[in-house]
Amino acid sequence: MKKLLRVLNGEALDVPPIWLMRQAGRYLPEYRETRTKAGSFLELCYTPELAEEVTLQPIRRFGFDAAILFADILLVPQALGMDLWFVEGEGPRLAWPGDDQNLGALRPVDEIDETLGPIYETVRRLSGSLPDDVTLIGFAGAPWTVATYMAAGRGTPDQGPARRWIYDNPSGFSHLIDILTEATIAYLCRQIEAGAEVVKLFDSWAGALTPEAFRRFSIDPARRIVQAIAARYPSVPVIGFPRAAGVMYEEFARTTGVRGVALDQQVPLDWAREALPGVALQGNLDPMLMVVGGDALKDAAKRIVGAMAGAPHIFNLGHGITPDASPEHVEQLLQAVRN
Ligand code: 1CP
Repeated sequence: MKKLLRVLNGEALDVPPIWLMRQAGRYLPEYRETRTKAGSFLELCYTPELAEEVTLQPIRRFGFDAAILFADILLVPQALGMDLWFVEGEGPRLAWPGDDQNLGALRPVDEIDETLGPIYETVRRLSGSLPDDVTLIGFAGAPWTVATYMAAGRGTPDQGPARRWIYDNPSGFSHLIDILTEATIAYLCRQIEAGAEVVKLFDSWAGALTPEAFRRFSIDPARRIVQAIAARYPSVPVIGFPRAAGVMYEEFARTTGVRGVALDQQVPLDWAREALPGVALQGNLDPMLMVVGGDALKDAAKRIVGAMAGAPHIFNLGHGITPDASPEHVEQLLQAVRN
């Protein structure tokens, strides 16, 4: 069995499998070149040959143990009928069809495949072209995190508009989360049918929720998504990433049914090993070290490997690699983890 799958089945390996969040991206010159060729980020996502190419680039260059589908969490709201565009140097923008925040104007969940078909085609191509020992990871944004972008129409420092919506119109917000949960189940199942061997749920803004809201809008949807996938594809593990959830990581790991939990860099590993038994742990190097490199990087990587020895562990960062990271530092990291 492939290394990543062995770890997600509870095995502790002497040398942990390693991949990096956002491993295909702007820090790689070959990515920037393909992105220019595509014309725009969204063209890149929706052109299967090019999305396949950028997914493979970090595998060819570094020999990671897993490849993550090249796509974006915001393609799901786009498939539900929102306008999506990217402002150069700023980030994503989303606009509602018709009236402001009118859930009734969204397209039905069973129509998302009309937009997302090329993404499944990318997965199919990758499952044929990846080296035999590399695991293919599919993904989606978790409902809460996707909702934060839908509510604000863009990225925000504090997720204010979505947090406010929870109080202003609780039933409307719950309805939005239900729609996104159903869409996420459909989207991930299609990725699995196309060849994804593991799926990851990115709840990047989970840390903005109160404990009550975290249970309702992060844990409950994750549990429904995991159950729906387990019912149809029992051998496909789900990795959950409730970023910055703090002590709530424990309840998330215990009650959602995920087989892997991705830890951000604030989580102490000795605490996580005790508090999150029965799941594989992924993480949690500070992404800043990929900018810094050298001894600081090697020492921190070795501390993480040491702290996780004897436990099922997937080496990764605590969040995505940034555009100012250096590919040479990725080489240094692989050396430190593998030797
Ligand atoms: O200009 C460019 O080339 C676009 C930069 C970029 C890239 C490379 C964006 C825009 N998305 C992606 C790819 C991407 N996004 C992947 C696949 C590639 C890989 O991991 O190697 C994945 C898994 C994501 C997931 C994603 N998109 C998340 C969750 C993970 C995280 O980093 O927290 C989020 C929050 C997004 C939204 C998004 N898409 C892009 C940007 C710049 C953002 C963040 C916007 C913001 O909050 O301001």
